[in-house]
Amino acid sequence: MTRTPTREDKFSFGLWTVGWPAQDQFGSASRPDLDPVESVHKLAELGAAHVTFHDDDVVPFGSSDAEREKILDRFQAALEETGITVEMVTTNTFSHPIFKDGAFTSNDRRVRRYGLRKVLRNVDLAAQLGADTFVMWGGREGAEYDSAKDLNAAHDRYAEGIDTVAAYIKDKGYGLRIAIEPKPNEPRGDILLPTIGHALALIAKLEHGDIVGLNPETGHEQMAGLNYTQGIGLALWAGKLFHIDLNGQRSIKYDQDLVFGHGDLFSAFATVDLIENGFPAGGPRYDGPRHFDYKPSRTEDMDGVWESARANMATYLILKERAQAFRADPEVQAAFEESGVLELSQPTLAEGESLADLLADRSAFEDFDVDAVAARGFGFVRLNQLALEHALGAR
Ligand code: GLT
Ligand code: MN
Ligand code: MN
Repeated sequence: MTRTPTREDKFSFGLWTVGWPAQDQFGSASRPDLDPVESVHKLAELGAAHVTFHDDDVVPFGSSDAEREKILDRFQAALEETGITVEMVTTNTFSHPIFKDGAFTSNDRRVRRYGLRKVLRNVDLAAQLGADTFVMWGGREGAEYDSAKDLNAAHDRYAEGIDTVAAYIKDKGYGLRIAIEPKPNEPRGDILLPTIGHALALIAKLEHGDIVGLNPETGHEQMAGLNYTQGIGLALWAGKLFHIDLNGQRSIKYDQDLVFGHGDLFSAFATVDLIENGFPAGGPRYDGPRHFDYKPSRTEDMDGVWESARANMATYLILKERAQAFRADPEVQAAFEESGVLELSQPTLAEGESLADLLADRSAFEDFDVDAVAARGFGFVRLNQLALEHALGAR
């Protein structure tokens, strides 16, 4: 059965995804360049609600002001015609050789100042187009060699760069929030802010951290052997899940950017379950766009590109159905109960109980039957099998 997406599903695509002509380290492009205006029309036809882009995806690097204006007018006309909106904008601070050692953290101060100007100019464009989120993926912020960076200064400069942009957003009264996108490596040997946790640590030190959060990508966490769902769970808990990049990755290797669900499918089920159904006992929810950041494989022609765009949305909708059935199943709810999943939301100290009360509670320690309680089974395997059977549509 084919699931047909609608605008209410809030599906969103980067123009650099379907527009990737598939050049890689080992070979030249296998597909023609795609006109962003055509992508907007095609994505609208397929049922997407939004697009996102880097400045250079729409306005080629080095365009004159007059050319820029003409291109943007034509692009905006396509948005109006289709009803597609721009929900997120990001800056290319990685393609041009000027950024070979990064933008905000380049050892060359002139490059840092230039990078900041490029980003600030793009913030104006993002605001003009009505975007909510401004993503910062620092793919070139990092090093191949430990001796190449003063790490204290690098984190200072990274924080300075982000704070400067955040202060500008506030100063201008723009309705934008910054979302940092972590990635462990590639293109740099090691990238600064490699994981969700690293990024949260930096955000906590910012002056304007209130408008800075995260844009975690499925494959980027999985490249580091980490659990994506657990990562976005932490970001949600911290009130910092501003945006998501969904895609597929098969284990720890180069960034595959596969179609969502074409990597670790069972993990994708857990991701959709969290996004669509929230935490089992309630809590903060993600309500933003379901944004796909994938690359149509180099083997595909243009039909294959659109087929892969469709596949992201269809897979998401199938998993959404499955996840809803999972939560609605009384057997699953009973299994949640039995395995203590719902008990975890109970505070460990009772309401009004002091630390002294806990220390005086002999039943919690002195008289506690450790062996009896340790003998308890949690039934997680059964719960997981229920999840698997729902994910496979076998229930
Ligand atoms: C780049 C990267 C992505 C980021 C994009 C935002 S660009 O393709 O691989 O993960 O989301 O800058
Ligand atoms: Mn990626
Ligand atoms: Mn991404």
